[in-house]
Amino acid sequence: MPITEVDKIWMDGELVDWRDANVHVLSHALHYGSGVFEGIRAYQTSRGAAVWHLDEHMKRFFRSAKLYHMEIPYSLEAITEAVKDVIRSNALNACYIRPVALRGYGEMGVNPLNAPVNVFVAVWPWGAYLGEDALEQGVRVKISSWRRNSQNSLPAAAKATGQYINSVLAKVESLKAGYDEAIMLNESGFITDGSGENVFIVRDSGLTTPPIQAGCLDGITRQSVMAIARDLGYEVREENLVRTDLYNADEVFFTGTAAEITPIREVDDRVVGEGHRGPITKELQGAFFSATKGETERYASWLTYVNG
Ligand code: PPE
Repeated sequence: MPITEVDKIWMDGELVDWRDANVHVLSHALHYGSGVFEGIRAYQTSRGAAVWHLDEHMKRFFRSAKLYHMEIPYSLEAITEAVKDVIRSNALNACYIRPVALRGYGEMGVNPLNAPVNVFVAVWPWGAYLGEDALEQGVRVKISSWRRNSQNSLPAAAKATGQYINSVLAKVESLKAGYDEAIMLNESGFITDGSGENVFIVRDSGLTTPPIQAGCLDGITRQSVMAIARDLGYEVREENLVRTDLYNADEVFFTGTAAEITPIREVDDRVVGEGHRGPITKELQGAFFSATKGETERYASWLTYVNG
């Protein structure tokens, strides 16, 4: 997806021009995948831009860094302020936010411990992740022949840049086969997640999503959707799923910061339910998007307003 350029990027404590936000070709992270990152969204509300679950994303960012023994040279509060600053300085009402901490220039060889840690926060307008029609029409997915990184090789508990090369394999395989997205199984054959989204099924008016132990990312949208669904009176289970559970579900959908709530209308060429967005998916989208706009008192604490 082409990037929509804006004016400024926060880099190591300063707001720099978009075109000057560069790293050296011998940065450690470029060679060994030694970076950690977040994906966050800010939504337009009647009180200006508001960041969705900023604190949760910041905590996960620092947990990812800890796993890789990476000391982020700024406090969580400082990066939180940086996120707000960079949105304000680009005068954006709604955007995607990408904080990254990476092992920078200065050392070669796998050992990252002596390489400096550079931090940046970029923002840009990003529309529907899986295409403009996807939120209404749903997407077609393929169960990937590539297995998800296993917990003892590249742990899903961290959002590390290097582990996404696994998602790249799955994503490209699915695109080349004519699908929109991939879902990966773990080594035991249970469903984990998409290349950049968690998965839910709806069956008999109850929701099920794979447990974190299956090897999926502990998605913040996943947590939000579980809370919203329970508040709407649905039973929500975290249980292992096999691929046929997806074929036989009444509804299937993805959740993610970028993907938001995207219906899945086909899995491996089997039509799911009625072959379009199901009623519970639609209801959850409605509740989710009202909350992101700051219209739901109950979820007011999930938003951080950029201006004040
Ligand atoms: N699983 C994976 C593998 C994943 O990358 C994401 C986020 C999720 C689940 C959902 O997590 P959360 O965003 O906390 O609800 N993927 C991010 C990056 C996507 C990209 O292409 O870049 C995102 O959605 O921001």
